Amino acid sequence: MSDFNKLADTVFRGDFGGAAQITKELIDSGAEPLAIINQGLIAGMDIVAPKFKAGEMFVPEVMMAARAMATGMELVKPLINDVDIPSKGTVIIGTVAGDLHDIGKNLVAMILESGGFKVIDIGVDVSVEKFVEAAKQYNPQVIGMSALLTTTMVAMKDTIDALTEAGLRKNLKIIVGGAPLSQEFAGQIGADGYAADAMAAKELCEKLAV
Ligand code: B1M
Repeated sequence: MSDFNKLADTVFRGDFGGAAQITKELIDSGAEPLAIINQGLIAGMDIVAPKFKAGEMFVPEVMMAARAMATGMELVKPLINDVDIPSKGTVIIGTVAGDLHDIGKNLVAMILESGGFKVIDIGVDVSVEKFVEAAKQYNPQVIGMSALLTTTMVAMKDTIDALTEAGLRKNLKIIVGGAPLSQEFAGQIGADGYAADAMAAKELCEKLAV
């Protein structure tokens, strides 16, 4: 097994220590930082993603794998310019106002990041104003909102309306997700898309962030 394959395997198994060690060894041996990212760290998450979709891996395992990938990324990132890191686009993600649930949102963020998006996570209980400010500041291709409570779903429409009123919708797609939501609800509030889970969110962003 090549060192890149070994690194991918440690990521897949959620082995943080192993991922850090092999990443350091690859850096010391002079391997290209982008090759470490693409052929090792992201390759590991590429094994995880379809298994999660197929129900062969579960949330805690996916989170461990994503953290192992992030551990390696932290070591490699200082060696390359941000502009050199291939990116499919910028996604801002947050849980809407009044809602503190973040496990699903964090999972979506990790899957998007491992899928090649630059993800700016603006946290939980995110006000309408904060979403608008973040859209102005980071100029993302996609804004993703998460809600787990039926009582906070309404904040999604308020946020979409505010982004529209601020004239920010031209080059911006809005996606929503969370257990109580549906495609129908997403359509009613004027979102560009709905994703039922983290993998679907990645596929949707790939379609929308062009
Ligand atoms: Co809360 N809670 N909770 N809770 N909690 C629910 C959501 C609830 C269904 C439990 C129940 O009654 N059966 C219920 C909501 C009822 C309703 O509105 N219909 C509920 C309630 C009522 C509450 C409180 C009001 C309880 C109280 O205090 N009386 C309170 C509210 C606090 C607040 O937010 N203001 C509360 C608090 C909490 C805890 C803090 C204890 C904790 C949250 C911890 C945390 O997130 N850091 C918690 C938890 C853990 C849950 C349950 C048990 C699990 C949620 C979870 O993390 N699931 C939940 C019951 C349940 O869902 N079975 C429940 C795992 C996660 C991976 O799945 O979040 O669905 P999920 O995310 C999925 C998809 O939905 C999707 O992809 C993810 C991965 O596949 N997805 C997106 C999510 N966001 C997306 C965004 C996208 C795309 C896809 O694009 C942007």
